[in-house]
Amino acid sequence: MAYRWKNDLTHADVTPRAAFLNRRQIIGGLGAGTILGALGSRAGAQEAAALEPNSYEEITSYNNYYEFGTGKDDPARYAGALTSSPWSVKIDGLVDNPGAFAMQDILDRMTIEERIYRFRCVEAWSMVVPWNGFELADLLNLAGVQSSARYVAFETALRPTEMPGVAYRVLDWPYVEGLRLDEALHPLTFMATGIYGKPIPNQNGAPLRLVVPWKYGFKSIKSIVRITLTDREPPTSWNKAGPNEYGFYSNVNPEVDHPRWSQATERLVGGGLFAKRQPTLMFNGYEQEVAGLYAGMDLARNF
Ligand SMILES: Nc1nc2c(c(=O)[nH]1)N[C@H]1C(S)=C(S)[C@@H](COP(=O)(O)O)O[C@H]1N2
Ligand SMILES: [Mo]
Repeated sequence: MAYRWKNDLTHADVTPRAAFLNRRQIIGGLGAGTILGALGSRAGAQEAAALEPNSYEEITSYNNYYEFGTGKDDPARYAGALTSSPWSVKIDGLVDNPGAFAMQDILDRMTIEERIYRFRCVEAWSMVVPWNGFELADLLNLAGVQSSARYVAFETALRPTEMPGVAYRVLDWPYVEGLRLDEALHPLTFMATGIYGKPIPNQNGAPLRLVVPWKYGFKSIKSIVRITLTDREPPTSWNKAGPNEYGFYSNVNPEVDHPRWSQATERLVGGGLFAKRQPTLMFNGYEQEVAGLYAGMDLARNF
C-alpha cells in the first residue's frame, strides 16, 4: 500500500517553493481533475479550465448539516451556536499514538494548501469549492496507522444544547462516516479547515471536516471529534437510515441511479433558474485518479 511518511522527510526534502506552487496549481486550481494522469492532455486541460468556483455566499448559505435542521438555510441560521474553538479530535483504535489532538496542535503541524474540487450531493445538485486544508493521510501519519488497520471511522460532535436538529431523530446521532483505508490515504482525500482562504464557517463543518471529492457529499462528514482506525467496515449514518438507498462506498456514478431519482445529471447551485442541468461525471470527474481503487469491484453492487 502506498503510504507516505511525510514526517520522515528531512529539510533537504522540502519541495522548493516554485515546485510547490506549481503542484498546488495543478492539484488545486488548473487541474482538479489531474494529478499525474491527464496532465498535458487536451481534454484534461479543457475540463480543468471550466472549473469555476461557486461564490463564498453560495457555498456558505446553501448547506446540508442536519444537526442544525433539514432546510438548506438552517445551518447558516443556527450553526453559529456551535463552539468550534477550542476543539480537539480523538484519534484511536489501531494507531501507535492514540489520544486527543488539540486542533491548534494539528494546525501547527500541517501545511495548509488550497484544493478546488467539484462537490456533488446525492440529491443531484453540485458546486465547485475552493477548500483550504491538508491531506487526511498527513493527519493519520501523526497518529501512526498500524498495519492491521483496514478502515477509518469518523464521528461528528453531538451537542444537544448547541444543535437544535438533534432533537429530531432524522438520523441516528452522532453522525458517523467511514472510508476504506486506501481511500482515506488517497492524496485527493482532504481535511478542510477553510474556504476561500477564510476559516471554515460552522455551517460548513468547522473546525475540521472531511472532503472526499469523488464520493457523494454525505461522505464528507463535518465537525469531526473522533477518528478511529479499525479492521472492520464501520457503520455510516445514511446507510443505517436507508441501506437500499445509500451504500458504504457512495462513489459518484452517473450510471447507478438512486432508487428514487436519476444520478445521470446534476443542477449546479447558482446556475440560475433556467440553467441546463449538467452531466454527472464518473467518480465526479476524478476517474483517472481513483478508478484503480475499485478495480474488479461491481460498482452497482458496491454502491
Ligand atoms: N455531521 C454532518 N455532516 C454532514 C452532513 C450532516 O448533515 N451532518 N451533511 C452531508 C451532506 S448530505 C452534504 S451534501 C455535505 C454538505 O456540505 P456543505 O454544506 O459544506 O456544502 O455535508 C455532509 N456532511
Ligand atoms: Mo448531500
